[in-house]
Amino acid sequence: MTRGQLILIEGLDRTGKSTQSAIIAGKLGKSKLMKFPDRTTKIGGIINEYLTDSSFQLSDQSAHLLFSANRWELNNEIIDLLNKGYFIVLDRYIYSGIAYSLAKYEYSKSVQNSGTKSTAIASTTASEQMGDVEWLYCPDKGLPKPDLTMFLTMDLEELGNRKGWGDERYELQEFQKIVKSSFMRVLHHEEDDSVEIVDVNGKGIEAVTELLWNLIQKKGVNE
Ligand code: T5A
Ligand code: NA
Repeated sequence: MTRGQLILIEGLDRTGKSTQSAIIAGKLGKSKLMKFPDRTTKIGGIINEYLTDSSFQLSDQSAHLLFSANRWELNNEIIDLLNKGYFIVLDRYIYSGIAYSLAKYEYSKSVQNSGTKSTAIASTTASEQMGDVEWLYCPDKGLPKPDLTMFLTMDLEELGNRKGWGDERYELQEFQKIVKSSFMRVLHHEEDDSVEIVDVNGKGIEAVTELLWNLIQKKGVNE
């Protein structure tokens, strides 16, 4: 049996990742949809508390390691399904882990410099590890690499109008701006052509699906 394939949908908060991941998984046939963070596991429960309760304290390093540990909780299942020939559609994965942590470092620095009182996004003092891309990559080393990554991006003004925006810890426009540039840095770190940037500005759900589906076909992923 041929090995299945990992298709990753990444992007900024509320750009439509979950909506598109579900549609794409449905179109692919023998497939499994997996979402990160997976809030249903033991570690996922702590992550959920962290994201939804701004008074819940964790050091930036701990939060980073928990997001990675959450991926390792599901690693065996991913490998097993790939060996069984499944397409796995991932709703966020490693790149989110690195990009958000890097963004927290940049955010802490800007807060430090401006003298503004910090919010719940990141610690007030930027810790050295959070700015060190190699350190950030380390805990995810060994997880299966996606065959195709599609990164959904859009203007931050439009993002703020999306339903539910602002409910969770990282949903602050000022912060998403930094997240966007961190993602670009992290994705450009990949030297192959497995990464595609998809601009979803002003596009409805169906139009975005069409863009993604064309990319999947272009890569020959679903053959
Ligand atoms: N995080 C995550 C880390 O810091 N480190 C990590 O390692 C990982 C994995 C939660 C947070 O965790 C951080 C990143 C996040 O800040 P999450 O649970 O994936 O991660 O949370 P969100 O990304 O915020 O997930 P959302 O569900 O909010 O956003 P989605 O999935 O991008 O958007 P979706 O599909 O739910 O759509 C949002 C709304 O927009 C509408 C939908 O109907 C919905 O109402 N919509 C559209 N509207 C107009 N046009 C379109 N084309 C639309 N597509 C969807
Ligand atoms: Na989502």
